[in-house]
Amino acid sequence: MNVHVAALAKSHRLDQQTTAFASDVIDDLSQTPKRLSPKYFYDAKGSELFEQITLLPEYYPTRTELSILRDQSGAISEMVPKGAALVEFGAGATTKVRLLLNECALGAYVPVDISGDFLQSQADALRKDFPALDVYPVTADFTTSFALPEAIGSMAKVGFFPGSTLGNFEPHEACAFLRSARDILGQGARLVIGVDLEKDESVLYKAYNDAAGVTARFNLNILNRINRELGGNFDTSAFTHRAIYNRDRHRIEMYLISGKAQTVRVLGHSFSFRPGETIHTESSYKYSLERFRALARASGWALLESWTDEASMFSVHALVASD
Ligand code: AVJ
Repeated sequence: MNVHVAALAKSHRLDQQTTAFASDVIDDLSQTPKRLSPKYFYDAKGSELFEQITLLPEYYPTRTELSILRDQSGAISEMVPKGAALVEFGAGATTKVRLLLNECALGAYVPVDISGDFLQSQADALRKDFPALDVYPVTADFTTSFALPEAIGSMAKVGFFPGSTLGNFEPHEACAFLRSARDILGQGARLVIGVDLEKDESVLYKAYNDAAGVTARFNLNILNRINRELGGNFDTSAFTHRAIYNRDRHRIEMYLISGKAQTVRVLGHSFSFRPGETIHTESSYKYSLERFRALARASGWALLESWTDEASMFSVHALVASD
């Protein structure tokens, strides 16, 4: 963080998380081309909009992954040692982990997420339904290193990273994340991970340009969040949503496009936009089974098994740390 943002954070009495948000927003809007990090989509409103996205007819990933977890829960549970601690990276709703809890004899569940309040309420609900399960929530940014609770020290570790969140990482970041997960979980650990697959471009296009416009609202909400939390003055009606599939880079790219020449202020900084100028807000990488396996191998993990749905829309993999 630069000295200027640190001083601003102090004078505006921003908490630590908001200061990190401020620093990233000011740095990212100062770049050419402008960008914002997709990890900031998920304030309360953004999380609610994402939940709506998962229910859209065009948005196949969530429902397909759930069907794989449901159909293969028996096979997946065979990859999870009895009494293991399951560490979920970026735990939001507990729908997916519940499918594993029903099948696996887990010793503990460790949801890790940056949003502490939501984490606690989800943990409480889970404790009610699984009274024998020890739940140890960790409030942390799972993309950085964090410490596991001491209570699970002696248990076997299984990481859980569903939702194709890996797709938000650039390939080198995905590799760094997988290596760091391996370091955090330790020797002999396993990882169950959900990865979205390459497919017909029109299917991908529609999943990120839904007819009801929910993805557009989700994308634009990041500007509202900047207005709310950082006192920005974005006019969201002067920006539009665009998502395209970049075939060469195997990724969906989401943008916010300025409809006119305009200047926006955020925490004393001015950002000028040309008509048609873009802010790149998200990349969502799509993998082939081969490319994902090569990535896993290069990041310190060996493949135990892969599962897909009948139409090969989505994949779930069980990996083991290789030494
Ligand atoms: C949560 C990152 C998996 O890339 O499909 C959904 C986010 N963005 N619609 C995805 C998202 C637009 C989602 N991930």
